[in-house]
Amino acid sequence: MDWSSFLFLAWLWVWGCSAFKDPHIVVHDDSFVPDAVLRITEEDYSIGCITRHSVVANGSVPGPAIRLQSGSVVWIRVYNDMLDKNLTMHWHGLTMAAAPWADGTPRASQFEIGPLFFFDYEINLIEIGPGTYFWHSHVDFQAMTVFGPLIIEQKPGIPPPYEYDDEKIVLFSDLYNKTDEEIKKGLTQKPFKWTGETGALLINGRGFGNYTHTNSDESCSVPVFDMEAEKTYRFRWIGATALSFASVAIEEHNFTLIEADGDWLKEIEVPFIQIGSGQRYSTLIEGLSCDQLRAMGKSSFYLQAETRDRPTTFTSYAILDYGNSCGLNNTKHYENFAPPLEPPLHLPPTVQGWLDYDLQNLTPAPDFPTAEEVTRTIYVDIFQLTTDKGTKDEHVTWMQNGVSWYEESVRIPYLVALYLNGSDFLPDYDVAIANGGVDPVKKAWPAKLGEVIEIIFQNTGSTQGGADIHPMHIHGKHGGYIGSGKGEYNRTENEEKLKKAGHTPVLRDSMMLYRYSSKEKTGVKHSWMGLRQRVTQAGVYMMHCHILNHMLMGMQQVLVFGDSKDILTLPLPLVEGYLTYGGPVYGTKGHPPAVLHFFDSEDDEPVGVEVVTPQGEFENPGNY
Ligand SMILES: *[C@@H]1O[C@H](CO)[C@@H](O)[C@H](O)[C@H]1NC(C)=O
Ligand SMILES: *[C@@H]1O[C@H](CO)[C@@H](O)[C@H](O)[C@H]1NC(C)=O
Ligand SMILES: *[C@@H]1O[C@H](CO)[C@@H](O)[C@H](O)[C@H]1NC(C)=O
Ligand SMILES: *[C@@H]1O[C@H](CO)[C@@H](O)[C@H](O)[C@H]1NC(C)=O
Ligand SMILES: *[C@@H]1O[C@H](CO)[C@@H](O)[C@H](O)[C@H]1NC(C)=O
Ligand SMILES: *[C@@H]1O[C@H](CO)[C@@H](O)[C@H](O)[C@H]1NC(C)=O
Ligand SMILES: *[C@@H]1O[C@H](CO)[C@@H](O)[C@H](O)[C@H]1NC(C)=O
Ligand SMILES: *[C@@H]1O[C@H](CO)[C@@H](O)[C@H](O)[C@H]1NC(C)=O
Ligand SMILES: [Cu+2]
Repeated sequence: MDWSSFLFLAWLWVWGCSAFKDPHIVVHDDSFVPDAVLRITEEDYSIGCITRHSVVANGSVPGPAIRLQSGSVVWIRVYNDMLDKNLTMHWHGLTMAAAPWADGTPRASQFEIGPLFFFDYEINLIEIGPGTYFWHSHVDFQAMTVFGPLIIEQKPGIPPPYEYDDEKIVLFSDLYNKTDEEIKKGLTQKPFKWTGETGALLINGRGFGNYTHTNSDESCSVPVFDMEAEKTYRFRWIGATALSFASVAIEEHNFTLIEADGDWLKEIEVPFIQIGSGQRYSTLIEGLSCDQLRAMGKSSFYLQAETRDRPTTFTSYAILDYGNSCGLNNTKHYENFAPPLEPPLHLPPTVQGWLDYDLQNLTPAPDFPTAEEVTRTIYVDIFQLTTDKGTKDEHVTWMQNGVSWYEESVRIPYLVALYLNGSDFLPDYDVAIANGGVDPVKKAWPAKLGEVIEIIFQNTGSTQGGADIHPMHIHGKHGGYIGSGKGEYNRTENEEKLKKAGHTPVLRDSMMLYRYSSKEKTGVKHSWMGLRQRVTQAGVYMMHCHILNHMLMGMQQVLVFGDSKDILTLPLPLVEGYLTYGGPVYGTKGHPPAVLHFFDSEDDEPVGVEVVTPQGEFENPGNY
């Protein structure tokens, strides 16, 4: 049987028994209405009290919050309104089950959206429960400024397991006054030039930067969250930082953790949280009572956030303000709210392995693999290699088992290449097995469907004798998080710890690889972090450090799950539009895209949902 008839039969088999219409191509002409739209431009944008030339979404940082409903299939149209830059959009934390073209990873799942093109992302939320996510560009350093909250709402009529009166979003991001181009050039050129430390830890795009202030608009201010006494709030915390790992607490308010990375947790009381790039949490926060406010004689409280594990510590603030909700006659003027002269809170130093063995999902993952079920352990040695130190040729890269990956590592996205040339482009499984899991020629990490893999990230001392932290993010299915620790992973010891915890560990998509000191002997195994996963979801996914600087230094991995018959489930004519840069699926002015609909349901009911974008949320991030 030849290749295409095989594909066609496989496709018939897959789709014959589904509840969806067969995938088909639809021309998205003027009658097509996406559920949400994002427009990406380049602007001189005022942020952190300076003006920076930035790539921004819908003219703001953060971009608008997109709220979608669990159980639906939606389309998000992303316009690249830039003249000379590429773009993709990633839906951070969504598992993207069988939505092969929609993960938004450049040169992995798709060609970039070229200048003045737009791309329609089909997002399948049928199996995705309510939770906190975010969207961000995946190209170059754009994610420092191109991001926004992505909130998956519960289906109507299903009450959430935790009750709350209102919610707030607290989104952290970083700021450099260098342009994206300078940053990327510095990190990839010879000689290497480090970006430097973050110039601000912004909260909902607001705050005072560490650069000479030239602007004093609304973004150059302490964000204020309006509170009412005795109300319960859900705070959704989003780590959209480029670099920073933050410790956060609020004066006189404790946190009840109820969600991590999109899944409900069994509630757990904590006085502070730690949040790394890519991670999300929800906490319940009880509004104080009028009696308490009266007794304290104050009605506003600082939220304090501090960076960790960097040479300098940046501290930033927001304010929880009860106004005069108890007739306290606190006459407030937002513009008068200033950062405190002295930090009001003493946040602890990094707690390595914070809550690693305490967090548990409200509904334990039914198929969390046990140690006995693991069929392959992939040790990913993370090593920072410096060559020609101190010379004009100095070069610094992050390697995973000796392999670095950059957007420029391949010319054609893996998924496209697979469709174009079939198995020629699959990473060689046997070569990979013999080489610690990675095919060094294809620069990809294959796994077969049915394998139960355990991935252990092993932090090792760098050429320079250093150790760093890495918030690792896995695309696709969430990982079963088995914890982290000092030194080398010892399964026997860790199984004891897991057993002692007495519950099923959590699922996560973003996990911290900690460090226990900033120095480590070259090559010595310093710390580890691990996850397990049953490989069930064929496709091309990425796994990478979410520190953007590290990504640009090669700290990215391409995972290829399944073989060609698992991955290439569609006949060529249906996917042809995706196989060229600027091909027919990429729309331009006057040229509507011809797009593959993967998930239209049998009935022609509109499956899209309302996208709620509260007006004026950037005028007052307290209501955001
Ligand atoms: C982004 O801006 C466009 C118009 O420029 C608007 O149609 C769209 O609704 C905005 N997106 C969101 C999610 O608010
Ligand atoms: C945009 O992406 C295309 C296709 O991958 C590539 O050929 C081109 O060089 C990229 N352009 C820029 C400015 O990066
Ligand atoms: C960035 O800020 C630093 C410190 O304020 C300053 O020395 C430098 O000139 C600034 N760079 C740019 C590009 O504005
Ligand atoms: C927060 O929790 C700590 C420890 O459980 C407790 O001592 C403290 O009183 C609590 N603070 C508030 C404001 O509830
Ligand atoms: C702020 O910038 C100054 C120099 O411009 C630097 O000395 C200081 O360490 C920076 N602060 C932080 C917290 O990065
Ligand atoms: C608050 O102000 C109102 C109006 O100015 C006044 O009637 C009331 O007595 C004040 N309450 C307190 C507690 O001071
Ligand atoms: C596919 O393979 C053929 C023959 O090996 C080669 O000429 C062609 O360049 C390949 N196509 C791509 C896109 O790499
Ligand atoms: C792992 O830990 C167990 C129990 O502490 C110990 O007996 C064993 O020697 C350790 N294995 C390695 C390779 O260090
Ligand atoms: Cu990293």
